[in-house]
Amino acid sequence: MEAKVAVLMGSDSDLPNLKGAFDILKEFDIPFTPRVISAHRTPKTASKFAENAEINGIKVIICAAGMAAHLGGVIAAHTTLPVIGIPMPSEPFNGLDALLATVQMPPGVPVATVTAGKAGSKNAALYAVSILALTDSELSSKLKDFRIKQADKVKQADSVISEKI
Ligand code: RP5
Repeated sequence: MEAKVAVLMGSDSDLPNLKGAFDILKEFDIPFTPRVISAHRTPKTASKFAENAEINGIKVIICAAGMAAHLGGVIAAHTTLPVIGIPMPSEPFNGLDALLATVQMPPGVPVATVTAGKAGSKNAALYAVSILALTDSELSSKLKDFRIKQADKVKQADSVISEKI
């Protein structure tokens, strides 16, 4: 099946932080393509990928990058598809550098930025699901069910918390 979501990472060293994104996309049966594409090490591949993404059927592009983290911005510069940026944690600033680099896009070319690392990866995928659900009622129902199950887990934790303390 043709991929609807592309998950780009600046380096394969980002992979351990992206499991949550892949798990969510699998859970919602979203066909996706994972790629290692670097804005500075493989800049031509990055621009070419972004330029062709729409014609290749991609609806949302997720970009995970660390340090100077310009992958999201470079990809967004070459496409009007929605781009979601995930700042990757790394030494010595633990992702704050990547967060600022990703979120601080100058006006005109947005990158929707989620929190750094593993939590951000999960949220990036859920946000991609939300975008796709705008035109897919079955997916929208699945997303609503997901929220209900998530709330049920909190209610369950609430019901037993006093026994644990
Ligand atoms: C970024 O530089 C990557 O996204 C990664 O987070 C960071 C370090 O890359 P490696 O030196 O581990 O390949 O481009």
